[in-house]
Amino acid sequence: MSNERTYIMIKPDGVQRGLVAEIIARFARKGFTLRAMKMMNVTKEHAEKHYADLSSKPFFGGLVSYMCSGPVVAMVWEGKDVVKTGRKIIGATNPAASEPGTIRGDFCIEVGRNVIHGSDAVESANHEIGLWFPEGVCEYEPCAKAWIYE
Ligand code: DAT
Ligand code: MG
Repeated sequence: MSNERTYIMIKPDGVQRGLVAEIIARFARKGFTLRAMKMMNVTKEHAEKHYADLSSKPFFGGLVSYMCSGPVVAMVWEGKDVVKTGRKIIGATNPAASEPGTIRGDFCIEVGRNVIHGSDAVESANHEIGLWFPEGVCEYEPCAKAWIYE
C-alpha cells in the first residue's frame, strides 16, 4: 500500500541544531511524499498525550519538559511501508546503538536528546496524525509517483 502514512517530528534539539532541512531531505530523496508540515511550540498537556504510553517511566517528566523546551517541526510522510522504513531512516531509540547512516546514528549522542520522533506502527501513526494534525493533511497527486512505484 503506497498511501501508508507516518508521523515524523523533529524535536526541539533537532530544530535548534539546524537539522530541519537535512532531516526533511532524507525522507524526500527516498521518495516519500510530504503530506503535512508545521512548526509549533508544544504544550505540556499535548506532549503528555503524545507520550501517554510512557507515563509510568522514570524519564517521563524529563521527556515532556524536553519536548516543550522549544519548537518542533511536525510532519506527515506517505509512501509504501513508510512507518517501518521511517524507523530505519531514524535509527535505534538510543543513539549509542543507532547505526551510522541513520539520523540518530549521524546526529546525536544521548537518548534524551535524540532529535527526532517517528511512529512505531501503522495504528500509532494514525493516532498520532490525528493528535498533531486535527485539521487534516494536504491531499494532492504527487507527480513523481510513476517514477517511484512500478
Ligand atoms: P522511540 O522514540 O524510538 O519510538 P520510545 O517510544 O521507546 O522510543 O521512547 C520515546 C522517547 O522517550 C525516546 O525517543 C527517548 C525517550 N526515552 C526512551 N527510553 C529512554 C530512556 N531509557 N531514558 C531516557 N529517555 C528515554
Ligand atoms: Mg516511540
